[in-house]
Amino acid sequence: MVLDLRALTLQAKGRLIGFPGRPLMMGVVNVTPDSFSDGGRYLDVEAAVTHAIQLVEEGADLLDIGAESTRPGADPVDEAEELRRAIPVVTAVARAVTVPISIDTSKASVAQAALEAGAVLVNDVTALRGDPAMTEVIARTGAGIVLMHMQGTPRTMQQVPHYEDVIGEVAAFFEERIRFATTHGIVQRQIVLDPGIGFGKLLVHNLTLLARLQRFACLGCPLLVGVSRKAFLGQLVDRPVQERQWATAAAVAMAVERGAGILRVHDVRAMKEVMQVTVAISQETTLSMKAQHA
Ligand code: HH2
Repeated sequence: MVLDLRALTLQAKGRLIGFPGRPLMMGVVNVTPDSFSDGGRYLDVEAAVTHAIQLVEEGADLLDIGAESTRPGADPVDEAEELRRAIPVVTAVARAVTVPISIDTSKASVAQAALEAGAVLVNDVTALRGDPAMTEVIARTGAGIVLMHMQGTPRTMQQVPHYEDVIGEVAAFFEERIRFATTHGIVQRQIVLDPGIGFGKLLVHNLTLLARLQRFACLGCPLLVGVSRKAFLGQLVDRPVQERQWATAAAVAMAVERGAGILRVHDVRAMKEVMQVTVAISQETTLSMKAQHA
């Protein structure tokens, strides 16, 4: 089963985000000195806003603004520093663009301040397991919430990732997290699920999750997939991070074909074209199969 995107709507604060029969492109705006692929490039507010506007011009449907790197081994950032980096950027970007803004944070105070500054979605890589105050912020504000699977924490996650059955374990995790969220005042329409490519996973785990992404369609939430420039692609093609665009394109195409609803990418223009062509071929495939069986 592949999710029918048209049937989905994401509730994000006062906004309803629809899926126009294709996945949404989420452009990444990192306001960090140490992100793995673009750390330090958009640290000041003006550079970050210029970058955000450019991503929207390239076709981003959503923007994800993050002020704490989650790359393997990254040091945590304290609350005051994360607020200092993120909030002026969220405020300025919200004034400059009309697309929905997501804040990539696992701190409730940063999420709350970003939601007040114009964000409508919270991308919490801890899936509400990090800051105990986060759940209440999402329930009270009605913000969208990305629940991402991660084994371990960014500091330790790549040390010894281990699964008996990665698909079954991630599916069980999603089911448990949806139950947790919906028994704490969050409604299903606020939830996006993400298998967390690269978060406590070996190459084989990442490949299996992408190959069998449709398994998670039955949970009824949009699936976010973040493959952009990631290390597992470097393992396959032996390229440094800035030269993984072709590898990213292949992974994006497969994720689209297997039902991804939101694609989190750095190179919006190129990956949007990859998405558009993949969607067109997938739709034609479905039509041809229906015609054959008619
Ligand atoms: N990947 C990264 C960061 N946040 N959030 C979700 N939901 N899914 C992902 O796959 C994901 C994410 C890593 O990418 P990037 O933001 O470029 O790097 P860093 O974490 O080093 O800032």
